Amino acid sequence: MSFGRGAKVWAEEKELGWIEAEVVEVRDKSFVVETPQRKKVSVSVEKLLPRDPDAEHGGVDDMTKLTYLNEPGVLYNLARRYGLNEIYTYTGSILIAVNPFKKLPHLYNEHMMEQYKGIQFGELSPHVFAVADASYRAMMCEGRSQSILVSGESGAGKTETTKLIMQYLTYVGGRAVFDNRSVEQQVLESNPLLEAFGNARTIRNDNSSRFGKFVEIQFDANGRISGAAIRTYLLERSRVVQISDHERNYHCFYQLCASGKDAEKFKVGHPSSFHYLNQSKTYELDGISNAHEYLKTRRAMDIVGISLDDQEAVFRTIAGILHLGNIEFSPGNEHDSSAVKDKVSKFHLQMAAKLFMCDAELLHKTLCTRSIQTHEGNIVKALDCSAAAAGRDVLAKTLYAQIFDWLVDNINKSVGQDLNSKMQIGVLDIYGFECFKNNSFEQFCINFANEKLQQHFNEHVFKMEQEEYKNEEINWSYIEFIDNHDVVNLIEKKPFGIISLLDEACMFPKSTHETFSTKLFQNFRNHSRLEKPKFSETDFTVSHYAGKVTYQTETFLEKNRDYVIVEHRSLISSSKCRFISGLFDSFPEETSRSSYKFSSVASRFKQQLQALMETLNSTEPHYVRCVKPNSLNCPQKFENLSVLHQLRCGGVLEAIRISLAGYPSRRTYSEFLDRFGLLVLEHMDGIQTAAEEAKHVEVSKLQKSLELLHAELNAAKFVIDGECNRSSSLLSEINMLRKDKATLQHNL
Ligand code: AOV
Ligand code: MG
Repeated sequence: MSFGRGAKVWAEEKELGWIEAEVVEVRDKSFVVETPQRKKVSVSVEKLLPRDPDAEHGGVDDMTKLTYLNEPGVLYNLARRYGLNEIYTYTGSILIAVNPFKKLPHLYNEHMMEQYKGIQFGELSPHVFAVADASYRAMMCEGRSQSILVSGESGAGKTETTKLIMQYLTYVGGRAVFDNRSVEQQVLESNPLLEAFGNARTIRNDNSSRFGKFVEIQFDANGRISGAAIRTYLLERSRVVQISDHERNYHCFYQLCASGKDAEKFKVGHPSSFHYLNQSKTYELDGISNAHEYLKTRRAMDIVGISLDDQEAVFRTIAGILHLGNIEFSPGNEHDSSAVKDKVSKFHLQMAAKLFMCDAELLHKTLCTRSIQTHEGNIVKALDCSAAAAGRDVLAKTLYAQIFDWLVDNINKSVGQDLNSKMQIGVLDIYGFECFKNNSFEQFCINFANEKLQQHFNEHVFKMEQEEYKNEEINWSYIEFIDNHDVVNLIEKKPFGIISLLDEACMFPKSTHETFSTKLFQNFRNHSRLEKPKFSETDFTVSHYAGKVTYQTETFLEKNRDYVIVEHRSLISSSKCRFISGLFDSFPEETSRSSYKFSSVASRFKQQLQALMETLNSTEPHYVRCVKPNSLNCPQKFENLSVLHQLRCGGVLEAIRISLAGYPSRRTYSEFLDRFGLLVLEHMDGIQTAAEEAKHVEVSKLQKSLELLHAELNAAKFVIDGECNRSSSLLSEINMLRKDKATLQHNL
């Protein structure tokens, strides 16, 4: 593109991404542009893009309305709107939501929900309620299940958006009678409950989801909510026993510590007195009272139908886990053995046993020894201090993960599924893409899930659109887009994807993370998405759709193995508390310690994601892309570069390009004629005859299929009649037999 003097342009710039400017001088191979601050810079043509001089101050509510639909246009449109608290913007049918990082109550009240009810998409300002409403109406009109996929990086606002969608769906599909235990109320209250046990503070987000969640809300033929099912994905287990600076463990621990009477009952003091909580000195969250949150969690438990006894058992076990974590070990009398360290540790051991309602001596034995099967029978082997501490942590993690699953099962049982429902709306909220200083197995799984979701987005938005044009035989030059199937393959393809290689390593007792990494680099020497970082032999870097992430493999093998240690199972099943003794029932048993068989966490996660993709593929998807405006999590700060990065890798810019390059609005021929026929009245006769003819063809086609249906109906009727005859003759036979029986009995 060429620009003359006075042309309004965007100029690429390092710190802001793009800046507003005007061409003041045209040179041979470059231009001199002037910024509004009267600064003059020389730039080459590739770094300039046209700018709409009349861009409205408030921006446009749909990106496809921009005169110049380019990267800076989109970026500044979002920024402008964000400045006015207009956090939602459409790009065609995709909703972009920029996290406001402040409460906007006027946006989400009942009046707002009422306004969006049944409204044509695009008629009112962009809103998450409009997306929820569009999916509800599509479901009612087409009788087809829908899904709403919320994505974005960590802290972008996925969970909040999901809750708003659920709030809207329960509003339109609710029974309008206030009942604390109604299905819709239970569905809504599952959120604070799962957040208490599955969310935690990370350096990216004070309330970061550490599990993935797909909530399916089921509706009856009248569009009323008739049931729901919550599926969850891979809770981050390591957090229970290990946390980094400035992060926190799961919220429920701090809530319990602040719970007053319950805390006293379970001898739980300040979080700083527990090893599982004091590894990071962050105990409080801005603007949140742990005590108040505890009450909210208990209330949510009430509403979803968890009995008081079970609630008590859940928190007793949580307290037990905290005491368990405080048990320290010192070298025992024998070589390489361990003993509970001191009086304090002994107290915590007693407390943990008491809270788990099991024998303290058995807990002690479970922590410090293992029994090994040999040809001569079982022998008891002592564990050294570090093995004992590691075993203690495994017990804590497994218990916690089982409590979480128990809660999900209970919510599902209590809400109840409507197995007859043919119409559902699924809302997906998973953990966002993560890249920390240290990234381990958890980040690997989280980012893999995000890749799968991105692939689904690509396939739908891009490939489906192109298919549509191909089917309609519209001339279409293919638009290039960022395709991520190669990363997905790198991770999940059998038999040589990263997950397969990891599973293989886990199956051989001699493998270490070093042998795993070596194998990885041997297999993917020249893969464009996998690199070996310079300063490590065992780390690996994956170029994800959202950026590069370097993973530390040290704990990969151990975290990928999924089993319950036999001794832990015996200990827990010996508990006198029904809740605790049942916790490990569903868990895979540790196979014999020398066996190579094992259950793989990553493979199971992969299967779950596959099943999720299949569900999603059978529904009509709607997308919400959440954007995080700044890394400080504060309101009214819009960091261009970070937003640009999110828009680029989230495929938003490509989605805009494709919708503009194609045909964003679709009408049937007759609708088109009705609307635009006026413009060519002189041709209308001919056109109308053609349209009439087309209509005739359609009508006769319809008639034919109606006739076919009639024939099928008659055939079915015939069969049913036959069956009716048979069953009535059977009935009379039965009656005869009954009579015979009665006579016989009488005679006897
Ligand atoms: P996430 O789900 O995308 O991150 P959240 O939904 O937890 O992010 O949002 C992070 C924080 O942003 C929330 O705790 C709110 O303070 C604020 N926020 C988000 N959306 C809104 C909104 N619409 N109105 C007001 N505040 C909002 V993660 O779970 O970390 O990927 O794993
Ligand atoms: Mg979240």
